[in-house]
Amino acid sequence: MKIIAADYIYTPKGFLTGHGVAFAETIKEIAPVKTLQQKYPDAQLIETHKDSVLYPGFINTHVHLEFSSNRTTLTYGSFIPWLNSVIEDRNELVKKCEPQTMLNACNELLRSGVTSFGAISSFGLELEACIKAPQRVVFFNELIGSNPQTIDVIYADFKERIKASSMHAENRIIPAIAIHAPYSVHPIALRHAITLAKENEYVLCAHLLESQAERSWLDTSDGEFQAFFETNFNQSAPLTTAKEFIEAFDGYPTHFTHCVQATKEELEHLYRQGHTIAHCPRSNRYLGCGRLAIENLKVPFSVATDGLSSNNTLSILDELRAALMLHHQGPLQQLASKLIRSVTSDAADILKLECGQIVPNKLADFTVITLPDTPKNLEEIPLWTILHTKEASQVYIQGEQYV
Ligand code: MCF
Ligand code: FE
Repeated sequence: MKIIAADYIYTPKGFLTGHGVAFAETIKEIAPVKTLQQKYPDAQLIETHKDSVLYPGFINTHVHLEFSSNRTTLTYGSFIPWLNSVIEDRNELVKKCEPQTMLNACNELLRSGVTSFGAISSFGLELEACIKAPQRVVFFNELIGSNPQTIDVIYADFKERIKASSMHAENRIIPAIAIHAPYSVHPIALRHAITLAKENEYVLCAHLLESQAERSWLDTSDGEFQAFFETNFNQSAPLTTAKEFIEAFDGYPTHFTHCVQATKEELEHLYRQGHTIAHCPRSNRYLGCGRLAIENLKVPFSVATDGLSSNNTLSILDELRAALMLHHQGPLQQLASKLIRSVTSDAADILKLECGQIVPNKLADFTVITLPDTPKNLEEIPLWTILHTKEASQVYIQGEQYV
């Protein structure tokens, strides 16, 4: 048993002061430090710096590790030029992306306080790095392909990758399914994959209505995607509408990424079906996709980094700072609190993980953030956390210290 003491502890009931947390692999008890020491006299006491805040470990629900070698190769600024550059440079980038490159990416996530993440895997190449990384990984095997001639082979490979990711529970790998997007997955394969997710209770995610180009293509078979599909796939119309695609997920809560171009009605439908959104503010900005209006959003959301294919860092703290600046309207402190919740308890609910809250029986995943000075008001701690923190000062996963 260990006891960690911090000046401030983030709990569902607000910030506690003068308290500690007793834990092994899971959280046993939260109480004044003296009380815990009397109750658990053999426990090791872990102290933290003055003005430290104990948070549940942060959770990044959406990242692509296989593109971690990208720095200055892919075209940013507009979605279709970016997609063309992915098609052109993908093989080179993936070849350059060695297991160590992906492990370094996991380490960047860890130093920013991320103890669990959702990895969208196009090829299964990051499995080795995810096994070695200390974090809990929801391993989203991606299904992508719209050509009926090749879809059987693609689907068989997809199932093989799911199988491979199912054999590493001891390394905290949780198999899951990612549908790439409405424009890139054949409707029949889509139905098979959703059925497979339901049968095995896999967490399910899909990119959805990210760009204006996707909106025009799905609605009216035109816009920038028209030339893209004509040139690359000899295809003149989409295989599904946005409505058909979204309704295929009815009855099975799914984690949709982006949704920047979703209509009010579509967002209402997502809300009623219990779906959630991964909000990637920097990715949306860098790919010219616009801003998700989170101030009016009823659908629960997480803030996530996406991959280095559409970002400059994988630090969740950088992402939270970007979110704070991008969503410039509304009360600042309330937004900061909401953003912290979006990478802790809300993200844990989304990925169906037993962590994300400092309450008894949850997994002992913690991120310690040290503020530069004493906060004047407890309610402002989330804001000071986001504004002042470059790296976590300590990180624990299932009771073990990794930073
Ligand atoms: O989320 C971003 C932008 N939207 C779509 N896809 C990706 C993103 N980052 C990486 N991707 C991957 C995706 O998983 O790029 C490929 C897919 O394998 C794009 S389609 C050639
Ligand atoms: Fe993505």
